[in-house]
Amino acid sequence: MKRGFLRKMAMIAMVSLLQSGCSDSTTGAGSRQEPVIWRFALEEISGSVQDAYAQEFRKHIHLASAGRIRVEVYPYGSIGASPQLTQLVREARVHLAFASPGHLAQIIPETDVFNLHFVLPDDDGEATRQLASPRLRALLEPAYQDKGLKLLDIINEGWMTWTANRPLHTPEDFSDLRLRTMMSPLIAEIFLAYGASPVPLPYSEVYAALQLNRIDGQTNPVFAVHEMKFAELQSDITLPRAARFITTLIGSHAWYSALSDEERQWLDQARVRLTGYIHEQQQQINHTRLDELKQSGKIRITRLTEAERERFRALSEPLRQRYTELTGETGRQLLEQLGSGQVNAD
Ligand code: 6CS
Repeated sequence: MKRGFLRKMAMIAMVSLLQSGCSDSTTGAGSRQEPVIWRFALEEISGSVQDAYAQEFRKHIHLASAGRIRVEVYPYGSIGASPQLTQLVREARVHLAFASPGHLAQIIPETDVFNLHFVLPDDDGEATRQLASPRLRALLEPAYQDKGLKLLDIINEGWMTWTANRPLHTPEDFSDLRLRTMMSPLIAEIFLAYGASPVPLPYSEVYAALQLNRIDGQTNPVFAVHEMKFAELQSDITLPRAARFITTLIGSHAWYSALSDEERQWLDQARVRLTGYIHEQQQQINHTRLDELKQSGKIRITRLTEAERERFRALSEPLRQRYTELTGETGRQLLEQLGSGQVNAD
C-alpha cells in the first residue's frame, strides 16, 4: 500500500517535471554548452528487449555527439502506460518512445498489420530484414505523421507465446479461456476466431488479473513472461509461432523537425547499427529466459506442430480482410508488401 502510494507520488512528480518542460531540448546540440537532453520512454522494464535497445541507442548518440546529447531512459512504470507515452511524445514532452502496435493500433489502425498472425516469414532473420525495409517505413510514415509522430524504427522482439493453466494445442483448448490481450480490437478478434474470450488490458494490470483470477491466460514473448513474473502464476507456456511482438520507435514530429541534419543523421546511423544488435539481443534474451523457465521445472513448455499451427493459420486468415476493411488502400499495400516479400526489393 505504502509502496504503491510512493510510486504514485514519484509518477506525479515525473509527470509535472515533464509538463514544466524543464531541461527540455528541441534545439540543435551544437548551439549549447550544457548537454542537450533527449527523453526516451520505454513500454518495458529494465532488462527488457526495449531497454537493451535504448541503452545501446544512448551510447551511440552520446559517442556520435561527442557527449553533447544525453539520452535519458525512462523504463516502464516511471512515466505511464503505452497510450500515455505516445501522448507525451505527440506533445513533445518526451522526445522518443516505443509504441507497440498492440496498443498503438487504437489510434493508428495501419499498424495492426503487425498484430495479424502468420503474416511475417517463419525465419526470424528474414522477418527482421523485412521490418528494416525503408519502403515499409515509407508506407507507414504518413499515418504516424498525421498523429504528430515520426516513425524511426520497427523492431522484432521475438515470438509471442500463449500462457495458461493448460497447453493450447487446438482451438478447442481455447474454449472458455479468458485470455488477456493488448488493446487493439483486431487482436481480440483474432483470439475470438480461435475460440477464446479475449480480455484487453494494459500491461501493468496483467499480473494482478492473473492473481485475482480475472483472466486465465495471456500472450507475450518469453522474455516478458519471465521478467513480468507471469510464469509464477501459469502452469503452461505454448509456443505457437503465430505472431511476433513487434514494436515501433517513435519520435515527436515537432522535435524531429527541429533537429539539425547532423542530428538526424545520428538517428539514422543508430537505427542501421541497432538492427543487427537488437536482433541478436532479443534472440539471446528470449533463449536464455526460456532456458531459465525450463530449468525452474515450474512451467510446462509446449511447441505446436506444423499440423497444429495449420488450424490456427486457417482461422486467422479472414482477419486479413478485416484489416483491409479497417485501413483501406494503405493497409492493403502494407499487407501485400509483408505477405509477398516485396519489401525485400530495397
Ligand atoms: O503486453 C503488453 O502490453 C506489452 N508487452 C511487451 C512485451 N512490451 C510492451 C507491451 O505493452
